[in-house]
Amino acid sequence: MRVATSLACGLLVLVCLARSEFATAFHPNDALELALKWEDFLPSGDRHLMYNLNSCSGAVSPQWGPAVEDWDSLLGSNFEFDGETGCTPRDATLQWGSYTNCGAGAYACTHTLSTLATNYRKITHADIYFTPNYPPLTIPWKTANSAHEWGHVIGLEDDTSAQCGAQSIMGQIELVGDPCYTSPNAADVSSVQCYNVNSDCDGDGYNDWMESFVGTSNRARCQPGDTPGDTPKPSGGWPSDLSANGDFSRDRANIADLGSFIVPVRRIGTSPGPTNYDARWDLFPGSPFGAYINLQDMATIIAGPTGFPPMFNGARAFGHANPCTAHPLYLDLHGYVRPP
Ligand SMILES: [Ca+2]
Ligand SMILES: [Ca+2]
Ligand SMILES: [Ca+2]
Ligand SMILES: [Zn+2]
Repeated sequence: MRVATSLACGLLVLVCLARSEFATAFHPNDALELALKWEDFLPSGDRHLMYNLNSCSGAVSPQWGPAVEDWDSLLGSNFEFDGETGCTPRDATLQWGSYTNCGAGAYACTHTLSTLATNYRKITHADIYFTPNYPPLTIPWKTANSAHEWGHVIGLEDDTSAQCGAQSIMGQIELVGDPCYTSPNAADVSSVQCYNVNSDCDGDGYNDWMESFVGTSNRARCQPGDTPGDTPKPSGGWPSDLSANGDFSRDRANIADLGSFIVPVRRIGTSPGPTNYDARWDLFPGSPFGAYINLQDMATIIAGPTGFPPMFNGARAFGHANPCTAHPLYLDLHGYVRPP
């Protein structure tokens, strides 16, 4: 069983953005950046996560436990976090650490251990490390930082903007003034609820694994940040929207998206290797036979669950009179935008 470590960086403005990754050979079941989820919170799970406030690493900070319990009370009965002080590792451990754990200058960081499941990575353990940078923070910022790290434990990624601009507990510390948030806001809470329970949280018809494979966000659906005049690029949110610039096809699935399999670069008939293959067009990941990108990938836009996505209430997306709209609020906050 493969075990991977991922590192979600602490509240450190624009410095600690790297995640530790694991090397992989190309294989459809081995995509990077799969959603990280606790089995406990899937429909079959017991909805409980145990954490320990590790008193063996030093005196426990009074902000750690309350920050976790804020999440607990806001998330409702489907998410229960139960804590204890002591040295016995539980599902998640909050503890003192060093810059070796988190990178130079970080306030804190979260490491998650995970194994590969069908369309996500199953978190088996999480460690939050608070570094020597943490104690000098003001009490509100300590609370915010602790809540931020717990957000990583339950699957949220950093928003790399400063906290107030990010409008999320997953934003970054600003060294002047008080935090805008010391606990999760409504959008943070809906993110966690949707993300942990649903495999197509954004409703674009593609499950987490498919989105991970093609490189789109599993928490965004309409084209984020596209403006007229952008160079042609596929949507970073909706896999079917391969031609996402220009009024004719942005936020729509239509003939331009199908045409993008042929021009300006011929993707059809290609497989990984020194070709025009790009996983972004491999909408039905891989292929049981022949080239990875084939007619099945084009059909994925038109037919099957991906052709009739929840965001159109199950109607056919291809040629739909309306564009993709009503971007759910929570999805704007924590999804990443595919680089242009
Ligand atoms: Ca998506
Ligand atoms: Ca399109
Ligand atoms: Ca394919
Ligand atoms: Zn972070």
